Amino acid sequence: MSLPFMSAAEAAQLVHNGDVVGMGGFTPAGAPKEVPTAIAHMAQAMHERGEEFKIGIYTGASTGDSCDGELARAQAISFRSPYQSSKDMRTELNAQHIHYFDMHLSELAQNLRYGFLPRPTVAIVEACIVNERGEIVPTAGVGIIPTICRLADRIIVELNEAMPPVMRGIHDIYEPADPPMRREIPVYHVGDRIGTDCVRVDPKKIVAVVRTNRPNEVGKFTPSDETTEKIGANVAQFLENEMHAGRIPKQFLPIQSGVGNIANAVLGALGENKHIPPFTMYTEVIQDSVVGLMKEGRVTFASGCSLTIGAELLQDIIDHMDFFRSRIVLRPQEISNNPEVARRLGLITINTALEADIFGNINSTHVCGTKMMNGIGGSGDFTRNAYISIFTTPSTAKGGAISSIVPMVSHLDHSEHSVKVLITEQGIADLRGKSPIQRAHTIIDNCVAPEYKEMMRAYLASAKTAHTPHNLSLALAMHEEFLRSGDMRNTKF
Ligand code: 0RQ
Repeated sequence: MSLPFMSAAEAAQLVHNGDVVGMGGFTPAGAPKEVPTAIAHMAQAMHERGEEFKIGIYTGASTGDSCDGELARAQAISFRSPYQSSKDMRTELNAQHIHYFDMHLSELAQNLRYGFLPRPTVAIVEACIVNERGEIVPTAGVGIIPTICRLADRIIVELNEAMPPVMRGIHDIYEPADPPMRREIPVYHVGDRIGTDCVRVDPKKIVAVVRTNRPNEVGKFTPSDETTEKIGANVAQFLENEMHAGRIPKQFLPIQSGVGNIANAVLGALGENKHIPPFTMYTEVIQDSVVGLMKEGRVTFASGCSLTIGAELLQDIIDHMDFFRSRIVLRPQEISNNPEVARRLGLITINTALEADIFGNINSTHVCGTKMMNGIGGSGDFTRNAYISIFTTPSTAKGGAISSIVPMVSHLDHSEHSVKVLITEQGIADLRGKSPIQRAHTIIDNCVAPEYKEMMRAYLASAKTAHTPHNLSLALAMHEEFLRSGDMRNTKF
């Protein structure tokens, strides 16, 4: 049997109106690019002819513009899960043109297997190797590849020549059994390999192989500024203190860190703090800063779901594969984000909040309670199961017009029960063992921006005394003020 090589436009024809498509890759490393764009063009042409074309889409996490952006602009999507970060996708789903369900990334694959969600009929995956035996070796991101390939009737492979076969061996592909047969995931150390180096599928299901040569669509980081550097230094200081106090073992614990500029700066600061010993990572996204820290010996091993790094850095890894293959493993998100493993390994988790409230509840997803930003991603998988869960955020957004700390979050993603520490550039609020009113004072004193401190105290003074003091008619007054005048500083309590 020879592989069915064809163009992206021909492969797109194999995807039909009403199909449910699972895409490989993760944030957006290793996500398919040319076939999704070709599907978008096909959809546009069909819409112009008055024909219907919409598909449901699952991904690992966010994809690049050639996938989420093109398909959203082509109005080709009926539903979408579990995470996105595309401006055009965001516009479409906030207009309710796309039904988006935001879910914990670790849960998606099992929910597909359990039949809780519509079954993917098509899988589109990027590979550095595909062969007649049905071996598919992913590239820089894994995501939900094993599950969508097993469940789908048709598999379309983008064979990306920019991702050479030497990447084989960096992945560890493992799907757990479903209850009641599931046992523990046998990852006892971050570097344990428990599966295979490729995804094995029935070769008859591979209906198209499209040759591509495209870099990952990973955005550039804005260089760290005073605020992100201060947040990073505060996180490093907190962890150093915990270690000296004997609450983190001397050999340290694996770090999970979210995605974005703040997360990158935090990792940089951890790397620079020489009181913190060389450490490992059990995380979902391996970002730019990790690679540098690995070369310096500050990070000794990183387990993740994707190499979300710029093209030059990825090339550096490819050129030095012998070095990196023994220090990096890429797993399906069901394993990289597995709650059972996170709890057992004792992860120190560091994620970014959109807003926090004075009681320690976190909103990671909704601007002013209504507009979806990206999704919860893996932050819930890790926060709830952490050894110590930390949330970071700049104390203000939009030039100070928004306080990231408010009396009551306008949407709840992580509750006070899961959030142990809140850190801004202003300082550190350790919430462990504190009652709601003690948490409120700790957060106001340590984390709130100076121009909002008195406002927050005035809110507390107006609140009804109870276990958790609130003034329900004013709890969201700062959000309402922002929507009215564009500046929370105008709020009167
Ligand atoms: O807006 O882009 O217009 O400047 O939100 O904020 O401070 O640059 O921070 O890039 O790290 O994103 C929570 C969205 C933070 C992200 C979130 C505005 C702000 C700016 C971005 P501009 P920053 P980041 C691992 C774990 C959920 C998933 C997760 C996220 C923009 O970290 O998606 O943690 N997390 N996954 O101005 C209105 C507020 C705001 C605000 C900031 N209170 N109200 N706008 N902004 N605070 C990754 C995965 O799971 C894949």
